[in-house]
Amino acid sequence: MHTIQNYINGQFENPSNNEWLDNYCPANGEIYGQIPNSSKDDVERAYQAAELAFPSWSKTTLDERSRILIKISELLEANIQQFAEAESKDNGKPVSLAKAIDIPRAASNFRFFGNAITQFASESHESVGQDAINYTLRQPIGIVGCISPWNLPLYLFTWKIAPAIAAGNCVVAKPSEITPITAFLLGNICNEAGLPKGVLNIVHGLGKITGQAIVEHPYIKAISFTGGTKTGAHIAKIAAPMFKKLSLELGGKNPNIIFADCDYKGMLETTVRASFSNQGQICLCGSRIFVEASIYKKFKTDFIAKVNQLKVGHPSSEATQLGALVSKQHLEKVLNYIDIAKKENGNILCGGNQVIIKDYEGGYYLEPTVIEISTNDCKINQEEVFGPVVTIMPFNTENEVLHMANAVRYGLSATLWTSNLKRTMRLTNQLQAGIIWVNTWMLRDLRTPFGGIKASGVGREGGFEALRFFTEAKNVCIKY
Ligand code: TXE
Repeated sequence: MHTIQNYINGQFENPSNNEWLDNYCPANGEIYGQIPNSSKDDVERAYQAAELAFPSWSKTTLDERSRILIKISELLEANIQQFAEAESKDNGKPVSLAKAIDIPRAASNFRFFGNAITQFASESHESVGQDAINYTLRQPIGIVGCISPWNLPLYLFTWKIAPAIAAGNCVVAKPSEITPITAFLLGNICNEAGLPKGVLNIVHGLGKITGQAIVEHPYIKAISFTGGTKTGAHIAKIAAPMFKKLSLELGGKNPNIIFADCDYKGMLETTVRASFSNQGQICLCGSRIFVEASIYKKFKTDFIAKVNQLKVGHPSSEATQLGALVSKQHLEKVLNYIDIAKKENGNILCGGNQVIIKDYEGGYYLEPTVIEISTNDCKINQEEVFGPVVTIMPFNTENEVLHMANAVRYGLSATLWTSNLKRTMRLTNQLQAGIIWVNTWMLRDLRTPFGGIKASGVGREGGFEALRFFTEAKNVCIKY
């Protein structure tokens, strides 16, 4: 059993109310630790520490900030095994996945923004004929709040924190109460890297108490949030009348559109990955698969054959491709969606059942599930399931599939498989999504803007977009 503590002012401390929450291991369903059930008072303490640190941190040279961020990145890399195992135990994802994706990406986030801040420049405009020059100051906002979810715990936590502190802000952050461990471990790394105390403060606890206290805090001036669409709407309601800057990365229900003229082998392999990576718990997963009618039958046979080969198992086994879902509650939600699909006359082509793993009977395992549907507007094809469940359906024309792809409340990402350039240009222009992949999936370049439209959120993170979000632009006009 471990005990997680809050990280405030560079030190670890218990919650002031001494209340605790259970930390579950999804691989066996057992309680394996305790985490603070922090109150408003702890958030206030974190805020005070951040406020104290801000005057000095915001004036720290870019070189120095960059050096510290890169040091954090190196320390994460040096401790990759410990972090990957901790992430896997907390989240249920295979250790191999945490080692290949989550922890390297968390390290990249610090390295990337450590470098990016040294290249971040603002503009000046000479007002010709008016004897004046304007220049833009990009100043840190002050104290900002970062709230992250459980699906890619350290990966998404650091995606927010790294640009926030690189830009000179001090942070009050809350990881998901379901997966707190790697954020807890990050505190030691920050101390070791020489991050001044109070620059980053991590408060653990429930969304509706600890998270809400961050959002409601009168002097936390910006909120960067990744999580469910419903929570995002709730946060926006609180933050809007307080005029806070908001970046909301919310859910997705992303189309994966497959034309007959695509590179079939590459498409098939990538589509399996886009459907079931991280047990389908990635907001970018292509959960709605549309296949051109002429190859639909072949695709169906080949795809199901590949999905049936996927190995569901304990996260620490090297052979495991799908680990456990994150929580009992989430497993029940996903199973409930499979039931809904059945009632809607969805045809379960494979999967659909919970998996019991010997010696880990209490774990939250589920078969990768493929459901054939006949209408675009059924619930299973419209609502975010966020598990190892995809739908498939044929289409006949480009216009028909474009219409179906867009007829959903979300607009995070879309994937397109075709070798026709004109079609690529037509569709990428018209697909309603913030991110479009053509003949690939999840190929990430951290310089690119990242975010969604419609119910998938507002604002963009990534590259200079994130540094713009975490700074205020101030125009200075000098008449000479
Ligand atoms: O997320 P929540 P949940 C989707 C997915 C999932 C659904 C619900 O469909 O099934 O959302 O998941 C904090 N004020 N995604 O309920 O609650 C919370 O503590 C401030 C998509 O687990 O949105 C956690 O740190 N904060 C998503 C974070 O918000 C609050 C990834 C996210 O949790 C809060 C995860 C409040 N009132 C789920 N209430 C993606 N876009 O990748 C909760 N939180």
